[in-house]
Amino acid sequence: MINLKEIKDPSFLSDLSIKELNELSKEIRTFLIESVSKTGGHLSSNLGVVELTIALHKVFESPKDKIIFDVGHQGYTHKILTGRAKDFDTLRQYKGLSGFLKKTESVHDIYEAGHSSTSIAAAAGIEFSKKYNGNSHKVIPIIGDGALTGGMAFEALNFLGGNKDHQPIIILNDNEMSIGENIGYLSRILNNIRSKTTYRKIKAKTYKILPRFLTKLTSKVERGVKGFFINNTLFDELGFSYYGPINGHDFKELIKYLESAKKSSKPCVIHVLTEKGKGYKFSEADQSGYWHGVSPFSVKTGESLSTVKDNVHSWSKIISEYMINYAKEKEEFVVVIPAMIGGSSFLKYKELYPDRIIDVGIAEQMAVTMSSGFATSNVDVFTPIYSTFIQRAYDQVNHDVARQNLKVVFGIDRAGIVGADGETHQGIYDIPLLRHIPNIKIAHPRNPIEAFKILNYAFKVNTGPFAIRYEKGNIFYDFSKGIPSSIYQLPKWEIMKDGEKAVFIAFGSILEQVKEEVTKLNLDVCIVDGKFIKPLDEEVLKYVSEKNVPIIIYEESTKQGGFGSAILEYFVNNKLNITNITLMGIEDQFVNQGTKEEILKELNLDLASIIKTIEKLI
Ligand SMILES: Cc1ncc(C[n+]2csc(CCOP(=O)(O)OP(=O)(O)O)c2C)c(N)n1
Repeated sequence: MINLKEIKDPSFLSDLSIKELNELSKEIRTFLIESVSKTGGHLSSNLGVVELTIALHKVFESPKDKIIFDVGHQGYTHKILTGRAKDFDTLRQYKGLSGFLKKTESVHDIYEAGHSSTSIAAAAGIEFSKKYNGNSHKVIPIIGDGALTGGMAFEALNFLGGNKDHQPIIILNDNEMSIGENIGYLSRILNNIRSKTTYRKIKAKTYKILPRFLTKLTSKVERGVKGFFINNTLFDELGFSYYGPINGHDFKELIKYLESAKKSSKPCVIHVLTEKGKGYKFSEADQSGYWHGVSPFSVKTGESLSTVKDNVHSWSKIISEYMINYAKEKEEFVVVIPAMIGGSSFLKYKELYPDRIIDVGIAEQMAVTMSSGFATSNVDVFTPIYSTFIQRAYDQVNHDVARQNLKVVFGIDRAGIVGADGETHQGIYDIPLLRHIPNIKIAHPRNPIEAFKILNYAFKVNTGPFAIRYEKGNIFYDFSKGIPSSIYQLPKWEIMKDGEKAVFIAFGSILEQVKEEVTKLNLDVCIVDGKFIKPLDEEVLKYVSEKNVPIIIYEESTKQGGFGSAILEYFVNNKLNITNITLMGIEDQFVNQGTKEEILKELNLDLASIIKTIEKLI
């Protein structure tokens, strides 16, 4: 038995036999299940690539050879083999081991990600840099069948195919799933290739029963059969040597094909079949994607250890319930969603309206432009995209939707601090990204009723592009009360509590907490719900500026070009009399992982910091 916590680097793998490699895989799986059950994390993607990652580190010499994991959420075995098993109890925790690859953690993490479909393009750059740095290393991007649905992956394949001087070895990790079900014609092509593997199984059996001279003959026939069945895949046509599909849990097969690819003089694709969630009965049976990313759970029962109180729901659920209601009301309504049906809580909607939800895969740009097509055809459309992923579709929102003033309602999910996923996933850039785009309105409700009123306005009154932001995290709402369908929230702010010593302007769920604390402490502060980030409420701004008292503007988002900037621009442009303004928001930095509470505290954006700031100013 190998003590995983004593592994320093992957060099020990070269001495291990197939039997020992299999034992190591078993040990790693047990470790991953135990460990992720305590910290939470991307379980099933990691259980699927244990053998593949070991084989890669056995055949290639990291970090000289460049192993690049697409997204990076499946890098746990890589972390173990590169000396980080001892840190797994801090996985995804504040100041702990990242859930993705991180250059500061290891020299073996040569490229970082978090967003999908970047690995082949990055590999192209690393491959082409050899011309300048004289390196002779191999470049090996590992991309999942889900990540392959992202446009950038195709752009990179298109660029690299047939290139004689450059030989990246692309590993297609095909587990037939994205987070949940994979979609599109590409996944059908892969299915088709998979179904043709039957000849391999026949081959294996034939080899066992035939005498040697006949085996040789069969092998000749088999080459013909292979040519007939497996060649001319999409990848051959794109100019790659295609190997596979091979069994991603069989070391002999993995090592054999990786060694051949190492010698190839053409760029190649090795198509590896893996089982997502392998080795844990609950994750093996998962179809919906529940085990893709999990919170702490009981290993024995598979049950989550988080307890949710009655009538407490995720914000995503609040919004998706509204959409179920709206779909009931309006026939000409669809949801267009890029690969996050589970994450954005649209599984129930999909069950009720399977024909009125379109998953386009990991293709945010496509989702936005397709939505513009629906809007052009007078079909109402809701397009939920995580704040961090809308970064991918800036031009589509600007050029395809807003410029044509089309009625697309964007759901900016996970807006604000997201916690354990860290730097790559924080929802803190969408405000500056969207707010300068003409025609668009941006809102952020502080509670579910406000959200429903805002959505009624967005769908039933407003005629142009609209973005509603909502947070990661839970909120109380009793659905037995129904969802109001006719009260609108016009683009106006609300003075939640008036006061004369200072003004506090913010949006989102923090407002209720601030109001409660300020009332408790008897502070004479005016609290404004700036629920519309765009357009600003000029009337309220004039009113509060006339108070001639300090104004605090708070946003759980980057300060640069944000809500506070917008208000400052307004004050300056209108020469309003303001004595003293304090902007509370995120400085010019990326924000690391941790719980939301830990991060807000570190950034001086938690409730205590707000109250301290107010008290200092009044
Ligand atoms: C641009 C972008 N959109 C969405 C996501 C969310 N996401 C993370 S992993 C994943 C599925 C990846 O599927 P696949 O590549 O097949 O890897 P697997 O987890 O199945 O091994 C998705 C949609 C993301 N990381 N980046």
